[in-house]
Amino acid sequence: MSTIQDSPTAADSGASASKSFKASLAERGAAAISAERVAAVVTAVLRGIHEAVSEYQVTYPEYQAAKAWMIEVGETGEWPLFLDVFVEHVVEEVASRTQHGTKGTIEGPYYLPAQARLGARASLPRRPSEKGTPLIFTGQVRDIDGTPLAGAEVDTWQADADGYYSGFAPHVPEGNLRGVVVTGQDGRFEIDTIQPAPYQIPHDGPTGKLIEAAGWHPWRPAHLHLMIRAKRHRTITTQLYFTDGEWLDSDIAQATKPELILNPKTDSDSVARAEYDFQLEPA
Ligand code: MBD
Ligand code: FE
Repeated sequence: MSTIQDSPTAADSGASASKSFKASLAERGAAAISAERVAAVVTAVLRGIHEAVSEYQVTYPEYQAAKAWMIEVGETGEWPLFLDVFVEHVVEEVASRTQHGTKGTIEGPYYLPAQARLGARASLPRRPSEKGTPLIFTGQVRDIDGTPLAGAEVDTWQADADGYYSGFAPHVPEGNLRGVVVTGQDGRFEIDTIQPAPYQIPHDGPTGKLIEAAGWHPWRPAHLHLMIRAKRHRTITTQLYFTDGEWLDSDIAQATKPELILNPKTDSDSVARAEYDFQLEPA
């Protein structure tokens, strides 16, 4: 295990996730939402809370505990983590109703823009001492009608073999296991990386404490994150999981889909090889 000094805390990752989210908002600009829609959605959310309070006869001490918990979520910067774990999967399900091609799933709190741009045969940046089973991930990006898309971007990010993401754990160097891989003339890519570990929600923060208080498990199955972009096509944000992976059937973030499971084959060289093709619809 890592030393005390190296040990990342929930506050490290939470604060970084809030900071990067705010930076991405500044870039995208705030959405214009009508008063009617704000009133309708907020009324429905509050109705749900009121019903829970009434149905479970929530007491004053419980109400104060909830307030204290929410204050702590804000202070530790864990709103991105909490919301992406417990809410984003439904927002994604709604968005996916109009999306064709490769299935999407949630982005989560750990995407960082502007990573190293790499050629079609890429090795993700990593430490000389990087642990983990080598993984070679290949595939092709195509249009919905099967035409290969040259110059498409396969923007990928993943946890290391201990389950930590660069940019959100102080002991992992910036840009580690992240990169924007650009497909060749044939739309193909080959990414040399390592197998990520399952992700555990930090147990020293309010999200982890809530999970523990409820008696749930804090795990997401091992996954690769991907954002696939091509000119004049709709971007797909997705994740790929591993067949037989632990927690595949009980992802705390409810973000797995049967179409998004890799089946790597390991040769005698002990390198795992997996293949997945992406299809993008016109924008
Ligand atoms: C993750 O790694 C993740 O992908 C999501 C969705 C939430 C928390 C951590
Ligand atoms: Fe993740």
